[in-house]
Amino acid sequence: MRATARANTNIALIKYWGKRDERLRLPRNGSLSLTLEGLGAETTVEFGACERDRLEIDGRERTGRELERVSALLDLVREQAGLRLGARVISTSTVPLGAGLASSAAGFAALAAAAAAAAGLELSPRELSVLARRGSGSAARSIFGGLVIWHRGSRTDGSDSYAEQLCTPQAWPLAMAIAIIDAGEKAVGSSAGMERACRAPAYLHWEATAESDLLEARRAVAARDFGRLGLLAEASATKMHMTAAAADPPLVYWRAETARLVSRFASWRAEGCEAYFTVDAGPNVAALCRAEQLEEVARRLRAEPGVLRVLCCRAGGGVEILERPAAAGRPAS
Ligand code: 2P0
Repeated sequence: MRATARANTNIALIKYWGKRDERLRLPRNGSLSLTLEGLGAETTVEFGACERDRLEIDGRERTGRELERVSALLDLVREQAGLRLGARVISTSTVPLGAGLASSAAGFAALAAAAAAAAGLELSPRELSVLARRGSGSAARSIFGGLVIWHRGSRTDGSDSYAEQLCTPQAWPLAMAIAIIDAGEKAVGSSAGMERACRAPAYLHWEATAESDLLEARRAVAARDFGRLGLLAEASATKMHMTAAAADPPLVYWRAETARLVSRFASWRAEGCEAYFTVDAGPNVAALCRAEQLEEVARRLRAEPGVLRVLCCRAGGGVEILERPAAAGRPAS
């Protein structure tokens, strides 16, 4: 009962920021992201390989909170499949070392797909997205490639809070250059950060505008209006960081270099280099651009002070099953 899956990470253009249900990982607003080629995780799950669940990530055995979170997702799969077996989970990151981009989105998307396949569950991509969401919210989006929307949903059981693809990488060849300013672990992770930010008065503004920003971004994608999508992404990231900075105690993810970089984009655009920034719960800056301008954007980012390295990624595909149990009767794809 063994299967292997690979998933790419994604970066949100309209951010997921705040949960309305912690246990089910239900978001307070929908979000929209770009899946990135080559930055992700490859995960093998084998049920019955050990009595209790075991987890290895990048060659190191993991216990404690990391293992608990993985076991909780495996429990959902075991429940659906009527299994009682422990599992051996081996995961490797396809993110370059020292990039500071450890991604729970790719990790939990690959885990959900590998675990479901290993258990013989036949899940639709939508069901897989709901399952991955239980591991990490943003993982719901990494099931799909290209531009992806994750619906907020309104049901209390979370069955309508899933992601779906809006646009394939081929239909709109977008890309991202990610400027690494700090490759270390952040002091306050995004789960804790969004929880703290939700209690800030500034969060009211976020809540009042996030769904309408998403709707507008969706329209911009349908119209292939790159400039509109880019400006909405910049606004979403800025508003998200405002709520964090207004929290008690304040949570400032930006560094001086972050602010400096972000301030460069408008003048680059005026010079014909059309890139738009976004910043996740950390100091690094991602530049959204058209694929044909990726090298130019990366060159400009590399020339800025404080940029340690730049990762270049085109829009990537969704989760792939690399190996499934022979009993499933299908060839590996
Ligand atoms: C996003 N982030 O939309 C937002 C923007 C970070 C900033 O999704 O608590 O690791 O596991 O559901 O998915 C990162 O949060 O959070 C994230 P949990 P997750 O990409």
